[in-house]
Amino acid sequence: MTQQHQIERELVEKEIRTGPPSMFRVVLLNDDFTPMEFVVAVLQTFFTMDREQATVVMLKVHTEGRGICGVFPKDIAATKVAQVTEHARQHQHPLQCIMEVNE
Ligand code: NFA
Repeated sequence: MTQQHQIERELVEKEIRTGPPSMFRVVLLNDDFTPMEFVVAVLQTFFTMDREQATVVMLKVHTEGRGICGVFPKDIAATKVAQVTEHARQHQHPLQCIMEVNE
């Protein structure tokens, strides 16, 4: 058993003990084209934010390149990503919404 094999075995054993990751961040990415007002409306509609919270998150995405919309169980996060993406495409905006494991 090499040292590298031992490290891999320990990682796999830890995965078995902890199970699959349970919570996922839903993240919006900035682009140069989607109107700010559309992003605010998306955050209010799909993430139950009021206009003030939605504006803070939109401006964070606009200035920092990305922002967290919320943290959800895997299936809920995947549904939000699909809904936001479909809504943006229906309005011909390139807005990108992704999910990632929350640590
Ligand atoms: N950067 C976009 C603009 O200037 C606004 C935007 C914010 C787009 C957040 C996507 C996400 N119109």
